[in-house]
Parts: sequence; structure tokens; C-alpha cells
Amino acid sequence: MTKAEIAGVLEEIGTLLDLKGENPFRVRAYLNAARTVDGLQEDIGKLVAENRLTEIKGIGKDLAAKIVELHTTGKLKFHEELRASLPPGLLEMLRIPGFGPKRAKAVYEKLKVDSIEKLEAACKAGKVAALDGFGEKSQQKILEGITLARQFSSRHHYHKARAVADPILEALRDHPGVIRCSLAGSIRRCRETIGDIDFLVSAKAKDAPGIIEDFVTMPGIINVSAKGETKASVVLKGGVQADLRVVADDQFAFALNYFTGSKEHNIAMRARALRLKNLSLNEYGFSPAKEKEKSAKELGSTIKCKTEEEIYRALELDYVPPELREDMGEIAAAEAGTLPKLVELENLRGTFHNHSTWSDGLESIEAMAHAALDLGLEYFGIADHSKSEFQAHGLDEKRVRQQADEVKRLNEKFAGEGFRIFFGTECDILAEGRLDFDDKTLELFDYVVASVHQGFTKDTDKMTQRICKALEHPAVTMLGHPTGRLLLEREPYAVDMNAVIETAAKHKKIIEINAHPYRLDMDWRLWKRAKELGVKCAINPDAHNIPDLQYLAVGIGIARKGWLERKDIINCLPVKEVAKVLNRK
Ligand code: DGT
Ligand code: CA
Ligand code: CA
Ligand code: ZN
Repeated sequence: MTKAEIAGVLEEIGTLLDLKGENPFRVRAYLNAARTVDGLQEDIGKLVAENRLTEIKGIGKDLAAKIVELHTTGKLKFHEELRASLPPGLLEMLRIPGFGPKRAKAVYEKLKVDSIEKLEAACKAGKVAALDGFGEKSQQKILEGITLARQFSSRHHYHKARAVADPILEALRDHPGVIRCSLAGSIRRCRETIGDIDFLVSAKAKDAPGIIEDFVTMPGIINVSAKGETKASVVLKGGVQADLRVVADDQFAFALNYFTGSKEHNIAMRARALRLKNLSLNEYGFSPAKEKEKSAKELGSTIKCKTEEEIYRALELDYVPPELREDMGEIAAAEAGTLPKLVELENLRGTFHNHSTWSDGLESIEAMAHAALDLGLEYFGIADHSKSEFQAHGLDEKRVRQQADEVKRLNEKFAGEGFRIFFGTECDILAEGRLDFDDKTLELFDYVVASVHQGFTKDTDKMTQRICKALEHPAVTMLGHPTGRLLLEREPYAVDMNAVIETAAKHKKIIEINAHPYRLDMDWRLWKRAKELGVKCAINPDAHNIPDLQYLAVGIGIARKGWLERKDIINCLPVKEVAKVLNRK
């Protein structure tokens, strides 16, 4: 089992114990261990082999033995017994946003409710509102949550889909029968959530059945939903669905273009082919419009295209990168030769919004900075939480001063490597847009990320004013996770993002792409407008541990979807230039 899978089991144990009403300390111990394991930098196999798990803070002998069992056998008896001791529907109920173990336990014990369906019925019958500690309002909230949970359950976060897709893509690439292969669909377009993963390969017709057979028996595939000569649908680990299609190599470019989508982009492409060339375009190729759809399939494409570039060229268009294929103006721009030169991961030189053990991170500033240096970055910004975030150990003024000294000390140490740490804060935006620190304290920082963490309201005007007010403050450098959304979990708070973007433009404030895969906030659909107004972007992993720094790559995908170029993103600037931008406050 991988680190992430082990962490998943430990977390579930914590939750199950909580559902059983076990000692909260024991529950915490598992939840904390899950976080620790997930954030481990060292290879878990190595730690197991060298018998060093107990050296990790918070992992005692008992937990270590369980991790070893999970790592070596892929399961844990304790976990399975615990699972079997409770109705499976109870865990399912926890997928309802805002519905935690305490509530699940209460409805289970008092109403015998042990599934989402029964919970829905009980709410509709008014039985939940009548329970101690619930009431009409929370009953209504639960019903809304059930609707959300149903919408969400069929989609997956991008990085989770990527994590299961990549090894399968590798295996397909290594398959002797496979000529070319690629991801397609929403995952290739870097959408923030993925319905199903689409794999496409080209092969000789005689090799197709063997490829399909090997695909459906690959490790990581837990169920086969459909299997034909050239196509299969499966369920992967984690419940993600995937499609594989095998096509002839001379159809590969057309199939890749079609199955990458989006559907809207395809429709626009097809319309253009008809208008410009009087040709019909589908996943098999171009064919004369008057002939039947299948003609390209049977007779081959009227215009041969080996690559997608050639398809776009045939339609007198510049090549459109997959991230832009959303029918949001990309065809017109490709025709006019005005497509952006999209930012790439290699362009990034630093990052700003990250946490350390000073607040709720898992690593010291030094360890985080080192990891950033190892990734090839030239600077690293630390922005721990401010004092109102007491659950996250937010820093008060005294600790801010201590942290400033620590950053200074570290910068002397890193100077030799040409690496710099910027000293920032993730400062809470309080009610009415007040900031969590006074102006004097704010002056201590190189930059200020201002974020909303509490006091969400349904009043759009109030929230918009609150955020805009904070953006007007001269000490604020950038806005953190602008809408507070948690993808597939929590809707954005009500806020007029157009007004926020305009205020940011007016006061020359930066807006973040929070690259944490649950956030990806500000949304990519809004960046074109922001860019028009001259708003700059910062791509921030919001890293709480070392592996989180990898989220920068996810953030780059979202920036590309937002049509952003290197010059739009401040963490593409060299360190001296960045220092100037941060100083401009
Ligand atoms: P997803 O899976 O919901 O995250 O989104 P996609 O975009 O991956 O959608 P999917 O897997 O249903 O189909 C893959 C691509 O196939 C899609 O992006 C475009 C193409 N496609 C599917 N159905 C249609 C259709 O009815 N018309 C056209 N023009 N293209 C389609
Ligand atoms: Ca798909
Ligand atoms: Ca699909
Ligand atoms: Zn935050």
C-alpha cells in the first residue's frame, strides 16, 4: 500500500472509532497519524524496512505495527473488524457536507437511521428536527447536504484521478502492441474535477483485443463494467471510472482530438470544418459532408492528419492546447493568431502561500524551504496563520516577531545558495473587512496574503464589501483562496467576484490561484477578465507539508486554463523583481 492509501485507512479508523463513541484522544491519535503519514517525505517502504516508524512523532509501537501490516499485506485486521461492526451506510452518511460522526451517531442511536436514504426520509418526516441538538434549521441543512453529496459523488478531484491514471498510462505505453497513447477527456484538459478518465491508444487491429485484455487485468482496476474488441470501461481504485479506446494509428489524431473534447469545442470545430471545407469532422477523420458519417471510418480521412497540430492547420487554425478547449473564445483566437503563450511549470521560480509548524504545517520553515530549493525554486514564501485562527495555532504579535528573527537567521544560512525566504502572513479578513493584525505588525512582513476563514454568510453584498475593504488596505499584497470553496465538498461563499476583481485591479492587488486540489480558487473561468484588467496572479500550493509543494503543477494547469502567460504570474519573476513587487505596497 502507498502512503496515501495507508493514510486513508488510518483516517477511516479514526472516523469509525468516533462513530462508536470511543475516547476522543484515541480518535485524534489516528487522525493525526493519518495526516503525518500522508505528509511523510521519506519513502514509507524504507521506514518499514529499517524499522524506524516509531521515530516519527505521534507514531507509537501500536500504530507502527498497524502501518507495517497495511504496508506489507495491503489490509489490516483491526480495520476490517471495526468496519464490520458498524452498518456501512453510516460511513456513507459522512459524505454529506457538514454531517460529522457525532451527528451520524446520534441519528443512528435515536432513530435507527443507518443510510443516506433513511436519513433523507427521517428529515422529510421532521424526525431529525425533533432530536436534541438538531432543530429545523439543521434538518434543512442536512437535506441540502444530501443533494450536494449526490451531485458530488460521481466526480473526483483532479489530482486523485491523475494519481491513478498515470501508472496505467505508463503501463499502456510499455505494452508491446501499443503504438501511441494518451490521456483524453477532462483530465487532459486539466479540469478541476473529473467525471471519468479517458485513455486512448493506437494499435494494429490484431493487437487490440490483447491490449483490452491486459488493460482490464491491470493492478489498480477493481471492476470491469464493459469490455469489447476495441473499448473497455472499468472502475479504478478509489472508485474512479475509466474508459479505454483502441484505434488505428491513422485515426489516432482525430480520436485524440474528439475524445479530448470538450464537447462544446468539438461542436465548434465541426461547424468550422463544414463552413470552411464543406467537410464533416468526427473521431475518424474528415469526410465529404454529403456522405454518411461512417465514411471516414471506412474509407479513411479525406485529409490525412498524423497529429492534432495538422487537424488545426487543416482548419486554418493555430494549435489549441487542450486546457483551452472549452469553447471560450479559443477558436477565434486560434484563427486570429492571438492565442496566449501559456505558462509552464518550468517558468515558476517561487511560491508565497505556505505553512510551517509555527501554525498548522507539519514541517519547519527550514525543511519547507529546502524542499522548495530541491524543486528548483529560487524563493519560498512562508505565510502562517494569524492569531484569530487559534485552532490552526495562528501567530500572535509576539510570535510574529520571533518568526521574523527565525526567517532572518535562515536567510543568512540560505544566502550562499542564492535562495531567499520571504516572510509573509496569511492574515484573516475579519468582520467588516478588518485585518487580524494592526498596521504596525503588518509592517513586519514582506507581504500579506489576506484570506477569509470564518464568518461565512449568505449575504453576497456583505461578503463582497468585506473582501473589497480588506483589498483596499495598503498592507495587503494578495487575496488568498477568494471564494473559500472546497471542491466536491463545500460551495463557494456568496461573493460577487466581478466586484472583487475590479477592486483588485484598482488597488493593484494580486489574486491567488490556490493550487490545493480541493480549492483551485480563483476559478479558471474568471482569469480572462482579471487579466484584461491587469490583475496579476500568484500560484500558491498552500502547502502544509513537503509533498503539498507538488500541487504547484496542478495550479499551473488551472493557470493555463485561465489563459495565463508567464508575464501574468508574479512567481515567474526572478527574485529581485519579486522583491520589488512585494515592496510596492
Ligand atoms: P468528464 O468525464 O465528465 O469529466 O468530462 P469529459 O469531457 O471527459 O467527457 P466524457 O468522458 O463524457 O467524454 C470525453 C470526450 O468525448 C468529451 O470531452 C467530448 C467527447 N464527446 C463525448 N460525447 C460527445 C458528444 O455527444 N458530442 C461530441 N461532439 N463530443 C462528445
Ligand atoms: Ca472523461
Ligand atoms: Ca469517458
Ligand atoms: Zn487559508
